[in-house]
Amino acid sequence: MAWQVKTADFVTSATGPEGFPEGDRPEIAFGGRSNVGKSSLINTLVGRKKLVKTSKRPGRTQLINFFNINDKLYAVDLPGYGFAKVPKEVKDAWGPMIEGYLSNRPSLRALVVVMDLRRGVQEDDWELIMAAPHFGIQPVMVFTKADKFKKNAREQRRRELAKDIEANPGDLILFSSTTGLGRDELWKRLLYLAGL
Ligand SMILES: Nc1nc2c(ncn2[C@@H]2O[C@H](COP(=O)(O)OP(=O)(O)OP(=O)(O)O)[C@@H](O)[C@H]2O)c(=O)[nH]1
Ligand SMILES: [Mg+2]
Repeated sequence: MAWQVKTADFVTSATGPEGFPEGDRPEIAFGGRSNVGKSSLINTLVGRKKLVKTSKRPGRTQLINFFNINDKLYAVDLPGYGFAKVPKEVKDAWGPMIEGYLSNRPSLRALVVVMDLRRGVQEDDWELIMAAPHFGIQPVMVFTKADKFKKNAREQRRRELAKDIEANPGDLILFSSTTGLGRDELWKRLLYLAGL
């Protein structure tokens, strides 16, 4: 079941711990490559078209953005990685910024790694998935833009990707911000991890 989202509001943007809001509620972060659809996914989850700014141009989100949902949960939109055309200083800042976040957030319950179902798990995605447990954080693998596939092809792709990374097909969540596919399944997983 999806959560009944009554309120969803932008709280603050930050680049480091001094700018983070008090960690007084469970928190879920969303990471992934630039342009993969992280911001769209958050909008779809909360059912607000424009809560988070989305863009056709990669590298739109360059700060750590906090959103308050129902006063019970923080959703955090992380800046994307892996986009070649981002200026070097932005690229170099990414690692320390993400590490500063992951290692300073005891209230963080899950890291959703958002990937494109067509592209699958890229090397930098895998690094993030593997890093999460070192920070005591559960990674959740979500493959978005699943609307680009027909149902059979989609399920075939799920099995293929699961095999590649030696995971159970059921551990991979297929998602679409266009059709809402996977929304309820992802909510269920996130609320469980958040203890809500
Ligand atoms: N077809 C389809 N397009 C999508 C989906 N999700 C996002 N998009 C499109 O992909 C582009 C990027 O979406 P964003 O949500 O801004 O991506 P992002 O990962 O937040 O990007 P950065 O902030 O630049 O890292 C936009 O043009 C979206 O409309 C989806 O599920 N299906
Ligand atoms: Mg974004």
